[in-house]
Amino acid sequence: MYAQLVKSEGTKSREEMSPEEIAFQERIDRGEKIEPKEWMPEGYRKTLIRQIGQHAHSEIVGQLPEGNWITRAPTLERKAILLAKVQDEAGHGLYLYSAAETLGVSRDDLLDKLHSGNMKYSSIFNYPTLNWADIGAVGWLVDGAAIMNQVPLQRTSYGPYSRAMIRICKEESFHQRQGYDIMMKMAAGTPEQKAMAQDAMNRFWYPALMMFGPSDKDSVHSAQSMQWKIKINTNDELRQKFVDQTVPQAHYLGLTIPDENLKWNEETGAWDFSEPDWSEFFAVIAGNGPCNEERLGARVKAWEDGEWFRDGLMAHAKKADARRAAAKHAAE
Ligand code: FAQ
Repeated sequence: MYAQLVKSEGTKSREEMSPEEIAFQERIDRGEKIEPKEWMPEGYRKTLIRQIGQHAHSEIVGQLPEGNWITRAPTLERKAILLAKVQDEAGHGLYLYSAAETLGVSRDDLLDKLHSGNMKYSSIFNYPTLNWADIGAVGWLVDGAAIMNQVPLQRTSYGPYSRAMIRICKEESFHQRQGYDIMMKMAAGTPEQKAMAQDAMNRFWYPALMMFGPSDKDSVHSAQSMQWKIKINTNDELRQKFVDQTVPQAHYLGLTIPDENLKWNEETGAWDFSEPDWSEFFAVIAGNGPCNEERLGARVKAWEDGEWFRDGLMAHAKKADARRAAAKHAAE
């Protein structure tokens, strides 16, 4: 069915699977959820830790471009809404780190890998938010792309990830609407405001398309992840759905999608569009995007600034443990 997908390294045919692996695959094929203490292939566990961990990192790094605008939101109402949204992203990070921890990895270890550049976070957050219209574009396009990717993940095969996604998707749809609402105001505003909305659209369109990952022919993990139902759709399928959903929304706003090749295709019943510049995508995920250094620097600083607090909590926990042990000893 997915002839265009590259074979993921380590993907096994049925003949190559052990009896446990066959039984596991049959559970997946029946649509059963896999729960934390149950047997799973090591590759399944590692893939989940990678994907859920990177997803969690994306949520907390994703707070930075918008957090930057909380103090400069144009009205009290916009400020309250943005504050709530940015706090939601922290909550999403926490559910996802907790889901990853059920696979036997510690949160400290995941954060260490983020800080040392050994785990990724979404490419999109390495682009700057230059003005208020960018906050509209982030909500509309970035959260819109995130939802398109995450709604199917509610049906992912790993129980804790799937349940985290259900809650996250509810909140993401509010985020997308708040972004579109900002864009509606800007696009219907003064000529300067409309120009800001168009400029934000021009800068965020292709980075939003990149959020779905490389094209299927370069997606090294898709084939295996789809066999295990960790992923439900290919990167290109979701990108196409996102374009089809977003083009009419842009037209309603009176904004132009920055793609000369954008054209309705009667035959496929979908929009033809230009691929993003993949060399830019690979440069960004290799650490060379416009804001990679700033974003990672902010996360590392937050981690280091919080060290005294974590140390204090640990010292308190150790003292409390020692007191409990002494009281128990005295009672014996
Ligand atoms: N950015 O073989 P594939 C959000 C990497 S949440 C960076 O296709 P896969 C909420 C990929 O990791 C946004 N790296 O990989 C919010 C792999 O490298 P690795 C995050 C990317 O995993 C909104 C390599 O390229 N959402 O925005 C990207 O099968 C507003 C090969 O790629 C999720 O994480 C990328 N865009 O498919 C927060 C959703 N794309 O790991 C604040 C869950 C690919 O071997 C404000 N994740 N790479 O070193 C997924 O669905 C998948 O992991 C994909 C990638 C689709 C992202």
